[in-house]
Amino acid sequence: MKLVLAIVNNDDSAIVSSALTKDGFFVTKLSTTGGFLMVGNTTLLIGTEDDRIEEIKKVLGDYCSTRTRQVPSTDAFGRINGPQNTPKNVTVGGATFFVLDVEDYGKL
Ligand code: 2BA
Repeated sequence: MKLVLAIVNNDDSAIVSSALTKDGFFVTKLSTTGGFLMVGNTTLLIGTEDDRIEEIKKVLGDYCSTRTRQVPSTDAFGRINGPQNTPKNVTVGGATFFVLDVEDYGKL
């Protein structure tokens, strides 16, 4: 048994959750916030058999697209004008995933 944690863009979370559920996976959605951009994202918890991990990765890859976000340069803190204040582009997502071993799993 494995637990997949998948961090996805809020805009993709509904469609990717639906696709996973349709394929028979059990999914829990958590509202989370990225520590770098400090904007909302979604973390999916998916408990599954070991041999279905590749299927999950395929669904995540199919439904989660990458996006470019502009963020203020960290050099610009405390200054309003000047070349240091040029925003930087950061590529965010598709999906960031972690696969963890599960010691025990059950429903009581
Ligand atoms: P954020 O932390 O808001 O990061 C958004 C994007 O900013 C990242 O996209 C990456 O392109 C950039 N970024 C993040 N930390 C950075 C740093 N220290 N220096 C330079 N650039 C940085 P993604 O890599 O696609 O990550 C999307 C979201 O997935 C992250 O949102 C975070 O919530 C989560 N995440 C990604 N890697 C993680 C990890 N190793 N551990 C925990 N959460 C992670």
